Amino acid sequence: MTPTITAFERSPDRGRGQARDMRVRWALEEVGQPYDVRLVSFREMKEPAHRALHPFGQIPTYEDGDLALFESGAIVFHIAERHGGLLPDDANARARAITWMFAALNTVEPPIVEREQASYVEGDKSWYEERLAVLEERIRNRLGELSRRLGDAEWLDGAFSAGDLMMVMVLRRLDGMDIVDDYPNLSAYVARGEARPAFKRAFAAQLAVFTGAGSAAPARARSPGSGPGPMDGAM
Ligand SMILES: N[C@@H](CCC(=O)N[C@@H](CS)C(=O)NCC(=O)O)C(=O)O
Repeated sequence: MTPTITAFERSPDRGRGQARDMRVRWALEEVGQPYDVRLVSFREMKEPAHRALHPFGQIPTYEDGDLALFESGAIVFHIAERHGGLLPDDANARARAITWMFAALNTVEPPIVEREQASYVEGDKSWYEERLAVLEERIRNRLGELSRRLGDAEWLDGAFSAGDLMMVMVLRRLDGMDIVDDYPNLSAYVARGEARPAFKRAFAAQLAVFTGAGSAAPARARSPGSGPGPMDGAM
């Protein structure tokens, strides 16, 4: 059965690989699993039909037969468990790769998202610049720690895994901020992830939704045809 994922009908980042369906697309491409895409507007995401799949009214979701999942981490984990190639066979190495998935989502991503949110909702406050400095310091602390752990290694723990996929995607959220560039091994790590053919196919497929261009990716996008939602930056 071909799984169906949901993605923004009109992504606030103009299809540049920040919306979290990119994580799922990349995982599916890594394991060679074709997938369908159902595009949803911001309005549709908040309607009962979508909330039945995703209680928080967001993307991505994943449907495969009787199974419906939400949360990009859970979806990528499910894909990695169902297919070879994203988690090592050795039990301990597998547990460590899963640990890196959690680290990406629970330890590295939160200060990055908090910084994004601050720019959306606190940008007009008198204390905004001070708060920004605090938030960026938190991000830099995490990146410094991650950089020290990665060292000269290619990936976080042996071969490329779902842990790297998630970490690269989280670090990519800092695109355009020049922060990752201050950690040359991390920017090289992100570039290695982006150079993977599966990443490129996923990126092209996500971008094609925005540009309306065809894609060589196996994904097949279907839109219910509703208009664009607010570009509220809720990435
Ligand atoms: N923790 C969730 C976050 C999902 C999320 O924030 N999705 C964004 C797109 S990347 C979204 O749907 N934003 C629209 C909204 O929240 O209304 C995950 O990893 O899947």
